This record gives sequence, structure tokens and C-alpha cells, in this order.
Amino acid sequence: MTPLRCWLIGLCGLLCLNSARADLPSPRLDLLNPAGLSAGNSLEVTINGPDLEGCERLYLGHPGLAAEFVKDKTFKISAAADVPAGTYDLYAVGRFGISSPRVLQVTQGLTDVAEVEPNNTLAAPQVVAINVAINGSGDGNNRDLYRFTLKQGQRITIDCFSARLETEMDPVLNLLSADGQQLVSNSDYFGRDPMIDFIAPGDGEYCVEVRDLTYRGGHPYRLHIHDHPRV
Ligand SMILES: [Ca+2]
Ligand SMILES: [Ca+2]
Repeated sequence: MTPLRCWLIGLCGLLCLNSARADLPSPRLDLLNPAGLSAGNSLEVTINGPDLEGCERLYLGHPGLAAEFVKDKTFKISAAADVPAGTYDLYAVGRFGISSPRVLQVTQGLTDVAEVEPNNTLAAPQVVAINVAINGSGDGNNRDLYRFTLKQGQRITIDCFSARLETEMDPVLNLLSADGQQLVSNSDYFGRDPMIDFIAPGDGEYCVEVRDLTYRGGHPYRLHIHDHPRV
């Protein structure tokens, strides 16, 4: 066999090996919805991504976090009351091995609230309390409105988590008075995540509007509305 032939055979073998490797399943977590929960709470999450067949187990990056398989791509996640606030890596484990990670947020001192659609108009927003973490999804060309009551002088933070939770929404926040006048707007505070620090000028109802700058929709976000000190 000539040296050239040996070299070509070797090259073919290498190409075939690389091709075989490229065809191997590669589990990837593209979606975790909701992307977080409050310490001391449990809620169902759904996952999605390629090559997640046979996935009945999640690996969570804190001993106080647990996951129970519910059905295909649905799990019940629990966070013990003493899990510190922060973000933790979450992996799916299935037939093709362990996936790439996604971020799970754990909060302390906030109540989890699930978004309820339709919430698209100032006449019919979703009514929420203060000190909540709302698990919502962007609406494409539409918007999400949440109404709450404040006392004069009450200081609140409205903080929308998207990029920090590795989701693809590019949120914009508009804070409106009860009659729909825009009071404050923000689109980028923590990278592409917006935040509003607001002191109520009077007793009454206020409404925060969340929309996706890219009009894509379907991407989860977590909206914190609280009057805790911001650290
Ligand atoms: Ca929505
Ligand atoms: Ca909506």
C-alpha cells in the first residue's frame, strides 16, 4: 500500500469517526418554565430541548432542592425554606445522558404567583399583591398587565428577570397610573433586564406593563414586585 493510500484511508477513518460523533444525541435544556420558585414552596415546571427522551430525573445544584417526575417533561420542584436566595444550575438526566444546564432561581420572602391570561388591557389586568414573584410568559405582540395598590410614600422595586435566568425575552417595563398615564419606563438595567425603583406619589392603584421588545412571545420571565430593601 502506498503512503498516499494509507494517508487517505486514515483521513477517511477520521472523517467517519467525526461524522459518527456529530450524530450522537446531545441532550440540551432550552427551556425551563417557570424558571424559579420561592424557598419553602413547590411548583410544577416543564422542560424542553433536543434529545431529552427518557428524562425522568433532574439534577439540582443544592441539597435543599428536589425534583419529582410528574409526566413527560414535567416535574414538581421543591425548595426547602432554608435554601438561600440565588440561582442554581439544573440538569436533566435521560436516556442520552446529562443535559446542558439551565438556571433555576430561588427567592426568599416573596410569594410565587402564576400569570393568568388574559391580562392585556388596563380595564382587566391581573391583580396582585406586593412582595410577589410572578411567573409569566411574554406575549409576542401583546402585553401583560399587573395591578397593585400602594400607599403614598411606599417605595417598591419592580425587577424583571429574563437574561439573568437565561431566557430569550427582552422585557420592557412601563409603570402606569390608574388612568393609564405612563409614570416610569425602563428596558435595560441589568443587561437587557429592566428594573424600576418607584416611590408612590399618592394612595391608589398602579399598573405595571410587561412586554417583549422583540415581539417573539412564549419566553418565561419572573417579575418581582416588592418593598424590601434592595441590596
Ligand atoms: Ca403573558
Ligand atoms: Ca398578556
